[in-house]
Amino acid sequence: MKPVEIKEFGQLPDGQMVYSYLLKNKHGMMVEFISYGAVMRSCVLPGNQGLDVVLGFDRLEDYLASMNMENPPYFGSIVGPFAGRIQQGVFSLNNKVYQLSQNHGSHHLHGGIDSFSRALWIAKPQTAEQSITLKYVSTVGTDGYPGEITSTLTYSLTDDNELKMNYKAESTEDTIINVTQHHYWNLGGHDQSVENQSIQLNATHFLDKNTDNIPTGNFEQFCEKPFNDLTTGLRSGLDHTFVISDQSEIQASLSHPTNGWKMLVKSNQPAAHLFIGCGLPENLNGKQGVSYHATSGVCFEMQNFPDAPNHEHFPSCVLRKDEVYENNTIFHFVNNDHV
Ligand code: G6D
Repeated sequence: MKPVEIKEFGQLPDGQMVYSYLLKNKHGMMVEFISYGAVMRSCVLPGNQGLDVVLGFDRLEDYLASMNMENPPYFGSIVGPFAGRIQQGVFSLNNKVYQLSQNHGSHHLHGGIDSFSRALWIAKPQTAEQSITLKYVSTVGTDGYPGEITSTLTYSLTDDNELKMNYKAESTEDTIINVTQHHYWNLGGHDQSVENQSIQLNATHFLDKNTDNIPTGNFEQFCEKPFNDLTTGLRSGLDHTFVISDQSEIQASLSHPTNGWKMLVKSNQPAAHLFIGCGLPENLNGKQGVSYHATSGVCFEMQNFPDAPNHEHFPSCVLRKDEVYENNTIFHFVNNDHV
């Protein structure tokens, strides 16, 4: 196995260096990460087209600027401690009421101001296989979360064109957790539109939500059986949490109509939050000078339910101090022309 390629990517305002890590497999698939936000910056599929299927930026400055926007895109980052919204940033745990940072109107979104997406993760490259392990420790009380939360994230690339994400967290106190990845995918390339790509979900219901995007607690049925193509009607302004019907099969897929590429998503998480960039800042200048737009990419944020602490009938998001939380998600790329 070739060792992981490591390069300096840029310096943070406080002088700390951000590094990039490039994984390659035997088919020429290449995936690059940077230690700021544990961001996946590029994912190039095998074949001579050099198809880069995720949105991102070429410079650290652009990632920093994007995270300071009113509605950050969180391009490629790890989102936490709690992905999604928490109403008014308030939740109760062990008969105590906690107030998290209110970084999205009056609500808490994607881990708040000092989100995992803004953190400098420390990497430990492994050469046993094409993988990197990144660590980050968020101190007690960051954004109002109880407990010192230690995150360990391993991305590995297999010779079957699978990108595996294993995320683990432990906390020194009972806390809440719901971590996911925020990759924007486009199987035609990051410079195209996903409008003609089909989405299938192992789901029949999604979470009803109010005008603030906060779950009401009700489930809304959108099709009779799982794996129906997501209709265009539901896709415009897609920002919905789909309730996974069955953990045994794949949970979601994205397929390109002509180039043969299909991405299969398998995860141990109870939901898939899908987001097609409604509300993203207009004309974000991305990699290679590409100007991104509302349908440049689609996110498959495999996670628990948003606002879970405030809905008893949602799956628990509590991480007890003697437990380990895990999010295991695999993105498997298949194409009959590239086996
Ligand atoms: C918006 O509501 C959406 C989120 O789901 C998304 O993650 C974010 O933009 C980037 O807040």
